[in-house]
Amino acid sequence: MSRIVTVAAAQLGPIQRADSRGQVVARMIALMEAAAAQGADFIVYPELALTTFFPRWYHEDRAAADHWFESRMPGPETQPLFDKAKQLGMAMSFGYAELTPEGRHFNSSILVDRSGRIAGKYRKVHLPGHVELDPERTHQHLEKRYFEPGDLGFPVWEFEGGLVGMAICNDRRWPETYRVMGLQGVELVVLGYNTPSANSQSPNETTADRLFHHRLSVQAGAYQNSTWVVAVAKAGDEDGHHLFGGTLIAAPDGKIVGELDHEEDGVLVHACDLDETRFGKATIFDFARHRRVEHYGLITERTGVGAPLGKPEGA
Ligand code: CDT
Repeated sequence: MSRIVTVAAAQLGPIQRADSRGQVVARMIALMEAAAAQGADFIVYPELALTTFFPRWYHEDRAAADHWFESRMPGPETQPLFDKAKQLGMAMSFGYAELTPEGRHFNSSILVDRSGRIAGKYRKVHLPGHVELDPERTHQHLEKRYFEPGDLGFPVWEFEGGLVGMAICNDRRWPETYRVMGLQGVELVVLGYNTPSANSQSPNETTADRLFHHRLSVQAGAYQNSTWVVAVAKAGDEDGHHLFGGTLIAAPDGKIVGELDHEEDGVLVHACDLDETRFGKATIFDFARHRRVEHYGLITERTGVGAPLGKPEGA
């Protein structure tokens, strides 16, 4: 028996500040056509897929950043993407900056089914960066200025015949992200990212180091929860700032089954057999048999590091 979802990880090359939504959507449609030609039935695009990674730009007046946000989904500029997906019978997921009717701002992603219906929404929980302009940094990372933390948790949806969840960029570095979905039986996690190739606070860190941490996080999340993970970059030189590539698909045993080796628009297609998740979930990561929640209290009681709990024996 097998349950195959043929996934296309649709990497976007750089999007410049001056590029219009229409230009980007045309590129996304071209990727979708390439994915369909390779037999994909689910295409996954990066975080904030419709624009440049704008949190690198400081606006003293936060409202001046609102033009980067979508107040309707689909809206007039994104409708052609939904139309093409429906025409091709392609499920999709992509990230965008969401401005709600109440005026709230989130870094969001959606699952869209083959009929063009939005089946699920996720709002990024782990927002990296800072709130105020930091002149010490070579580049700003102002996600904490422009977004509020997601308020929807980490839901998993019945989608494409399996159990599918979403995460966004920095979320992939946190084991809690995957475990909360793992506890819902997740079989496929899709996530997009925009990751600067340099760490402005750690000049000795190389791009290779940063790609290592990316792979380490995604592979660990996949293995420890016995799930497929599809991680999709926006890559290359955006507005004079470089984002690394490394778009990849990790199997439920943690191994990478494919990775793009460039920083341009391109698709990585893989037939993911969701039944490959079963072995790990029934053996070493059979949570019901092996987890010991009585010892995990600190994970939700503490946010930051506190005093050690160890005492001398007999005390
Ligand atoms: N977009 C995003 O979340 N990027 C972060 C960069 C961290 S450096 C402030 C990431 O974790 O890849």
